[in-house]
Amino acid sequence: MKPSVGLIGLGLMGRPIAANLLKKGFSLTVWNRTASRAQDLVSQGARLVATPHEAAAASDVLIMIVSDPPAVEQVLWGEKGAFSGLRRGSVLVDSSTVSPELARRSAAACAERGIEYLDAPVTGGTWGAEKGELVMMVGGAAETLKRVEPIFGAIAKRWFHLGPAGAGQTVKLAMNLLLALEVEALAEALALTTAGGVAGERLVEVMQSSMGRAPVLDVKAPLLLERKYPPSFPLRLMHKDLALALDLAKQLGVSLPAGSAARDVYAKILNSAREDLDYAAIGRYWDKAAGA
Ligand code: NA7
Repeated sequence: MKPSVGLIGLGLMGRPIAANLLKKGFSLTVWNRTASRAQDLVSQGARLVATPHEAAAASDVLIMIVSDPPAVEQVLWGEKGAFSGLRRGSVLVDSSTVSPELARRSAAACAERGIEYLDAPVTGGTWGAEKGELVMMVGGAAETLKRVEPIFGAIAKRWFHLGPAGAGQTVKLAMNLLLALEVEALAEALALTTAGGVAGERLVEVMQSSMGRAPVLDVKAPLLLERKYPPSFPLRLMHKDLALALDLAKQLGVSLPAGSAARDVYAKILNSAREDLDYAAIGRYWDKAAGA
């Protein structure tokens, strides 16, 4: 029999993940701080409950995908939080991107109550979530991962077991550091090209035939060229991940000079933005510098 699944967090990522779980025939209980976001899912068969506690109590496997560490703490340990509802023998999967330290703390709290825990942040953006083709970075026990693989198969094309609790978050933060720098570097290179009197499209054309080609740049280059930035992976979340990566680096005594400079540029654009933007909006830094 299929395990009953709970999902907490119906944001840009959570909603398509939930839709894929329903499509694959899982019985799904959902909770979201803003309940109205669950409407479409309820019409597709999800059961909406009033508290994180109820979502946990109804589930063999509870997945969380909320914004940041304070959101995870609130959902788990706040009033009517999920932690108190989790049953012995159930599995908690945290797919939010948070610090490895919070992942280890959550894992330890779960272990004390006979609950299994995995950190399993994802990459692939809304595009990957909609297609059920996310990539998951997993920390925790191999046997726990085995238990949830049928569920992961409904939402992801691949998952990597990277070590004990926290290892998934460590790799996720390193991944997003890399992606943030790649897109920032593309925006810098475009600024240099256009300032030199050559259309940005020509740089992208050459890049597509070179070693510099990268799938993330394929996706973000058109946004930068058109200066349109609908959020697929929001700037506010990329900025949060850079801050988490830099915190981790500080704890570990690793210097990240380029990451640190990129964080400042992302922060500048984030602070001046009035709407929710994709992180490719880093390109606005040079529009402003050019007085555009
Ligand atoms: P979104 O679209 O910003 O969605 C964030 C979700 O987190 C959404 O369901 C929020 O509820 C929820 N949230 C945020 N703060 C809280 C608090 N304090 N309590 C409860 N729920 C909260 O993000 P994405 O879906 O793109 O990304 C989710 C994670 O995956 C994130 O860690 C990324 O870095 C990767 P709301 O609907 O606003 O009431």
